[in-house]
Amino acid sequence: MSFFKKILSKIPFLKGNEKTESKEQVNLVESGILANISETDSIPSNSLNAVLERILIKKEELDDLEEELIRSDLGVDLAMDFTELLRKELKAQKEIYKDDLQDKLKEFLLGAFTEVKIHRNRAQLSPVSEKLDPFKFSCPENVLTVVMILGINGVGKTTSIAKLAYKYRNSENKKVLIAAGDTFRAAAEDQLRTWAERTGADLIEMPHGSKSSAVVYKAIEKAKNENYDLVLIDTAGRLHNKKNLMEELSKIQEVVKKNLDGQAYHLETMLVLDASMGQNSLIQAQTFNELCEVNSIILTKFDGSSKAGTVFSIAHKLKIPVKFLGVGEKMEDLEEFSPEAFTKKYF
Ligand SMILES: Nc1nc2c(ncn2[C@@H]2O[C@H](COP(=O)(O)OP(=O)(O)OP(=O)(O)O)[C@@H](O)[C@H]2O)c(=O)[nH]1
Ligand SMILES: [Mg+2]
Repeated sequence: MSFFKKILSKIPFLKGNEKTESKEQVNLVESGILANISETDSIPSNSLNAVLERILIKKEELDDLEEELIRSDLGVDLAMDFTELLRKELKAQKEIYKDDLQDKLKEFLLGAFTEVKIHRNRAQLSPVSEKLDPFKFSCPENVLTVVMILGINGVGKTTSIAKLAYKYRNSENKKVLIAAGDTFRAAAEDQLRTWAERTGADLIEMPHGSKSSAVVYKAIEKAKNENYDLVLIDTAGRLHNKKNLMEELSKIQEVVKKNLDGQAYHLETMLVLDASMGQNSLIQAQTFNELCEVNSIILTKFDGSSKAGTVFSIAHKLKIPVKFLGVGEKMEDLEEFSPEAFTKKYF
């Protein structure tokens, strides 16, 4: 059953209980028979469908819709803002039909991505940037691009670095350097060494327990001296506490900025989120964004069962774009994000 049918099937007025004023015939279908018909089964007569589709929504029934949307992975803010919009339309004497709901929600969710575009373009305040797509990652010629990969432990930071290294090293022929900035976890360097060998990227590492900022300093020096195009910085997912993590991340940023001062460079902080974590990802994005401004997101494990509705709430609330989707454990398993394709797949 599609996401939206599932939501509708849980709402009493759309299932056709006594609150509904529709005909008995409609109630029968709505209350269960229709729910049991699979997509390949034959569909009730056209005229009946037409009746079903023309059911008007009443103000009090929006509470049920809101409740179901909150329970879905779209989150509280988005659910409330959407139903508020519908309430305003009803107040303005507009009629809303059941069959329009899905399109309305789709449009609303796509609107969250448009908000990101407007917000990002305004923030960059450059006429050129108006043409830039904030959902696309670019690694321009003659500019050193430095990407700091953040995220809680186990979300897929190191694997995503391998995927980015593979993509830009092999498909785009870029000179890629990986900085093993996660000096906290004992096996982190070994894991990165294996990925660097497989992807053909170079690696800067220091003994376990060294300062991450020292690793990053070394990597930036090498990148400058040897004309690299892209530096990917792995960071630790777990530290003793938030204060330590904050200090470490801002020290890394400082080192990058200080050592590239006066030179054309682009620094991007990319947060890795696990699609299976639901609304918890919104909290992670909020927390990391407070620690150090997050510019973009990689959503991993999108090959699992989650449809990651939280991406919409992150766009709506934090205006942060997703740029890549991780769709498996192999280095080839990385897709570029498309707002339209993602929204289409969600329904
Ligand atoms: N199915 C699937 N698995 C993934 C994806 N990305 C990462 N993984 C798996 O998730 C697990 C954790 O990945 P890592 O890259 O080690 O995660 P990390 O964030 O670096 O973890 P720490 O360094 O311990 O904080 C591994 O088993 C990966 O193979 C993905 O897109 N799909
Ligand atoms: Mg790691």
